[in-house]
Amino acid sequence: MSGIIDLRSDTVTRPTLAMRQAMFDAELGDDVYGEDPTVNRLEARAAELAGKQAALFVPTGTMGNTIGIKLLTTHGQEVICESRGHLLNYELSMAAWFAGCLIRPVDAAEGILTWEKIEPHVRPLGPHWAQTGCIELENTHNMAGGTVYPLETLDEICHEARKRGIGVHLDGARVFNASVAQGIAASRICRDVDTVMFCLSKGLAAPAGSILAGPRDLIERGRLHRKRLGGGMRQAGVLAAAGLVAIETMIDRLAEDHANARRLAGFLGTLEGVRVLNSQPATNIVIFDVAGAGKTARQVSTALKEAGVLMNPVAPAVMRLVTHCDFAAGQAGAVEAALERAIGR
Ligand code: TLP
Repeated sequence: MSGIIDLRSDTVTRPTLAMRQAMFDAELGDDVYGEDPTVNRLEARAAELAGKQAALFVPTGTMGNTIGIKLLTTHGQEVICESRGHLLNYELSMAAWFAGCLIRPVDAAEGILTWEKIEPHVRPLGPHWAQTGCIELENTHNMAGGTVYPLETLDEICHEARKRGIGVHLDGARVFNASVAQGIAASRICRDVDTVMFCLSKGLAAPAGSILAGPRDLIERGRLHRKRLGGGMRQAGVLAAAGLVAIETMIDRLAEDHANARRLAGFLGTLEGVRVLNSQPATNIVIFDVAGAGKTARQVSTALKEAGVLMNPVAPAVMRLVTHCDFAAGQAGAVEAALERAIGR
């Protein structure tokens, strides 16, 4: 859509020229037989980046999370998850549908759980209680505004969970945004979690695909679950080729998206009646409330659209904007002007 500035999500990013070329050139085979050399290369490289023994290429982040939860739980258990988590709110109850687990939501400021917050919700098996099967963490946390887990918080949760035999799955859809923001390797961030899912198709701009990484035996079982879920993709090397370019060329530049998000958050903070939930965004997501301007999020979204700028409402008065590689710093002025007109009284 030329002329339109699309800040609805980083999922809207299109593959780069280098990705399209790599897709064209990709060496292919049948991945259900394990014979697609490009998928195999992507899985090996992704495992290395996550610091895990093995990795599985899955079509979507939702499938990666679904399989991750399935691997760490048994039917009838509970999964601890932050209340605004993607797993709980945006994945069609897959944890219930596929893994047979109930999500136990825990509120946390900025979406960042701590062991102190988690511990009271950990349940042993009892006459009335379903046992806690695993803890799911989201880093960065989408709906809290791309917030990042402090390393020590993450490490402590994993340490305490392990002592109790409870698995930890990381929804790292945007873990490379966390890595760039903190200047810490993704493999270090993921060191103590059992399984991690990360997306190639968000800020890294691949057309589709995510990775589930973890111990070899779990990932081999995960491969069977992927087939069950309809994710046996045959000559998936056309997609994996783009994924390889994504992880080799698109990570470091995420810092630009973070700078653009900071600029737009700063501008929003100057508009009367707007409350920015994360006024100093750590990564590429800004969440803001327009109630004080006497507007609904739907009204603001519609007015912005008329000005050629797309942003999604995420609650009746709350909106989200997400910066990404198809948005250039040079377009920020146009977005600010559109915001001023759409929100101004
Ligand atoms: N997030 C999408 C929407 O579903 C909300 C977006 O626009 O941000 N984990 C996290 C933290 C995510 O943000 C998403 C997608 C997923 C998992 C699921 O990935 P996909 O869409 O590939 O299934």
